[in-house]
Amino acid sequence: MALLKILQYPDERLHTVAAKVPEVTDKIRTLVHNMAETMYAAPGVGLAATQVDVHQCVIVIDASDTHDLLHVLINPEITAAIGESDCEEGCLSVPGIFEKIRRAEQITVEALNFNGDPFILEAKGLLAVCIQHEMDHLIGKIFVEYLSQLKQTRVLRKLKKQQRSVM
Ligand code: K1U
Ligand code: ZN
Repeated sequence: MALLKILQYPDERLHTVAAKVPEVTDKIRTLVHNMAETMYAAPGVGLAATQVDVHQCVIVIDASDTHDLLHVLINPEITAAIGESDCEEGCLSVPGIFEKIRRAEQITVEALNFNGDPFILEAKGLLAVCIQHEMDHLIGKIFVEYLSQLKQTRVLRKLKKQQRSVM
């Protein structure tokens, strides 16, 4: 297994739209292993392949308190969404920035699992938020892009300042 490099906003590659996975091969399963290792090490509760510069529809999520409930979603599609709620979000590609974002409260997702078998997942709470956040990555959208222009400018300024201080 290997730790992968996570792209940092405003890297343009984060805006790439991911392609559907035509078949769940051993190469995809190796990517999943490496993404999970990278997510747990960060630490984070989710990771989209886009963030590690692989532009295929693959997501890993573990939103459990015990960090032992890994969800692998390949080619995920939201088939139902109920309600709305505001939840504080973070992103491993936008370190140190946490903002409230409005998302669907409960969702139904259809995807392929690690073995390439289709499954349906009903999600609410942090899991639902995280799935929506990671699916946005797959279409090249970063959570800060839901904020006003003024807030986005402030975020960019803060990130640049952070980056200068680690150089
Ligand atoms: O970068 C990412 O896409 C992962 C992101 C997922 C996420 C978290 C919270 C709300 C929406 C989406 C993170 O994991 S950021 C790190 C973080 O929030 C966290 C880290 C450790 C424990 C708990 C949260
Ligand atoms: Zn993110």
